[in-house]
Parts: sequence; C-alpha cells; structure tokens
Amino acid sequence: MTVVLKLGGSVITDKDTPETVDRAALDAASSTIAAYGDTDLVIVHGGGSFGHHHAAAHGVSRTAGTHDDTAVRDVHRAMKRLNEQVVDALAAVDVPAIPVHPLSVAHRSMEDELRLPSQQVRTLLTEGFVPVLHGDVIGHEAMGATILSGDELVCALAEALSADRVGLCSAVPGVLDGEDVIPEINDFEDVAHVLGASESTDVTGGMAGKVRALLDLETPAFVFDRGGLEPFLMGRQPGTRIG
Ligand code: IP8
Repeated sequence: MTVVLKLGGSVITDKDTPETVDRAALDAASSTIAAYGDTDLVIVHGGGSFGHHHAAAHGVSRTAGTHDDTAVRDVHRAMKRLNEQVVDALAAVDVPAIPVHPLSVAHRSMEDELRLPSQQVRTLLTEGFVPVLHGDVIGHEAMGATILSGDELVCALAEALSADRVGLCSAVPGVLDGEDVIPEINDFEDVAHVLGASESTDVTGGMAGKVRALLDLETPAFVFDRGGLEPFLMGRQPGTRIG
C-alpha cells in the first residue's frame, strides 16, 4: 500500500505570521504519522507562512515566472527551512524521514508540463525511508522559475508511484458547502459555486485548484483536517472523498 500524504501549509504553520511553524500541530501530526503510518508513505508539505509570503513579495506564482535569482533563492531557502523542521519533527518520533527538494530535480517544460523524476523517491521508499518533499520554486522553460505547489507534487507522485490513496490534511474538515462537509466529489461543476478563494496569501489556487487537480487522478483522494489524519492513516475515509 503506497500512500501520498500532504500536510497543508495551514496545518503546520501559522499562515498569517511569516516563517512561523505551528509547533504543537506539527508535533501532533508527526506523532500520529509515527503511530499509524505503517505503510509506504511519501509526505509532501505546503508552503504556509514560509513559501507563500516570499513568493508574493517577489511577485512569483504558478503562472508568473521570474528571472530574479534572489527571488528563487528566497522562496527555495524558506521552503528548505520549513522542510528541515518537518523532517526533524518526524525524525524525533522515529519516522525515517528524508528531505527531497524539488528545485534540484524537477522543472516545467515549454508546454507548461511538470517533469518530476520519481526514481529517487521510489528507491527511498523501497529502502524503508519516508521521503518528505515540499512545494517549491522550479525552473520553467522560457519563463525563468515558477512556483510548484504541494498539490501538483502530490498528483505527480501519486501517478508516478501508482499510489493507492492520497490524503490532503488541510485547515478545514473537507470541502465545505457552507458549514457542511461535502462527502464525495466526482465532478468539478457540481461544486464550483461553493469553492471560494483562499483567505490567506496563497499563490497556488486554494481549494478550487486542489479539487480540480485531485479529480484528474486515478487514485482516490481525501481532504480532511488534522482530526482526520489518524482515521486516514488507519485506512478509513475522513472528510471529502474526491474521485
Ligand atoms: O502551499 C506552495 O505550495 P502549496 C509552495 O502546496 C510555495 O501551494 C513555494 C509557495
């Protein structure tokens, strides 16, 4: 059983205060993963208050490229700082977490397609490690560099590894219609009217972008909040099932 799990930036950071980890939330998620992540697990985390603030300050996004080397370093280094804290929190509870930095291996082609080699992740998994990737800034042919979201990574990895389940641990208990969690989504048009824009600085599209990308996957995906992490890792179906 191969599982790709994204820890959303809003879950593990204080999204409105630059470069601030939510220590209690990160430690709690790490302990849950240590207790229940008894499977081939790849972890991806989002940018939260690390990547997004720098990306917004430099005007770089998924679609707005930059040739400013300072911008690329600022965004990437912020994400590496967060990644180090995530890897350390996991390692502290004996999860064999290993950092994998997308900027060093991935790029986007002229046709706007993500090229992400996956053999290094596959090998790490086979050898018993837990690769921990993160949203990043990557080279983009003819555009300089653009943002790679954790959601894109999750989708690319799920396909490349033929994952059995995808989980997105987010700030909300699922995709919401008002106060209610939508149990299942199979068509974007059914929910387009209820998907608003993300409230904090988020350069990669918020919930609408997540749902679109997850619907394109073969693998069933679940969107849930931190309370859903344990049931998800136990093989249950918390939050919203997409696809
Ligand atoms: O939080 C974006 O990843 P996301 C990463 O998964 C950066 O959208 C660098 C802003």
